[in-house]
Amino acid sequence: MKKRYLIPGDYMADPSVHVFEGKVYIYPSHDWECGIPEDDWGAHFDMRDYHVFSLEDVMEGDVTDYGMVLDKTDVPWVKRQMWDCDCCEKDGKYYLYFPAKDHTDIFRLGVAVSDTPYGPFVPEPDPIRGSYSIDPAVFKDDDGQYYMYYGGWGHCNMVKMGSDLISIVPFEDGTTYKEVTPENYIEGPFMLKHNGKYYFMWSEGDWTGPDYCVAYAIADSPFGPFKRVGKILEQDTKIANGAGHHSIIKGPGKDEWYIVYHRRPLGETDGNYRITCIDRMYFNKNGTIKPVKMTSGGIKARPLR
Ligand code: FUB
Repeated sequence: MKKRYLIPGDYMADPSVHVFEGKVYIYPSHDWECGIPEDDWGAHFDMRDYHVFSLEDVMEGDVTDYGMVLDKTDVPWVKRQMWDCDCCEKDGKYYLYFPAKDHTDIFRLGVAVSDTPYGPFVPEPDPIRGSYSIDPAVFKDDDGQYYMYYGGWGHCNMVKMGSDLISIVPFEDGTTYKEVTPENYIEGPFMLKHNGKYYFMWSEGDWTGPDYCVAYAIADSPFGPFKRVGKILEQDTKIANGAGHHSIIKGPGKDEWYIVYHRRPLGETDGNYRITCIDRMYFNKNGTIKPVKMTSGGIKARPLR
């Protein structure tokens, strides 16, 4: 089976996709073979940096690789394992949120700031207060308020971001962290607003296994409750397995959506081996989401403008 990449290079996973300044930007995590059996998770592998890629159109190929934009040696509190990241923009500044293990081997969330979507990103000196987990996903609501969802190992929290997008502030009820975990949630949260409804999505299953997948809930508020509706992305035994940890962008058409995710080529036995792909995502007339049809040949190029 031919391998199909949206961005070049092996071991590019957990893609966070955004349209900034009229281009598609992708922020993946990056497995890196370090050759040292460092711990019980990543024998021989580490994630020690982030790369940024851009595409002129929603398509495969013609990718600009901006190279490494943040390395673990840039961040004093980071020891290793810089996992899934996300980026957002406010007032011309770009904020890269990332998890990493600190020097006590506990996952924390950090933030780094840049004047461009493609870095370099300058890290804040300390992790975000109270953040002990992985997989940050930032969502801007229509009123301009930013929230961050995050969490792995079956728990998902959300926090309200301060206007500096670095601090977190209490919700109206005085609490700072809200647990919003839906049924079957494992990791990889993502929020999308569509026709006034909040579509909360997440990955289920073991990311090293074949049946890793994406499910979703529909809610009337960003705080939930997030009642699971069903799966939208899962393995196709004719194309690839381990499909999950996604994000979504809108295309130029009225209701045109693209899902960017990682998957493992058929026959690949290395659980760390994940490649980033793109496919179309469609809403049904009743507002539910059609199961995504994975393609092996890629999608047709589509100019963003
Ligand atoms: O890539 C490292 C971890 O694998 C991510 O943070 C998880 O969500 C899983 O995809």
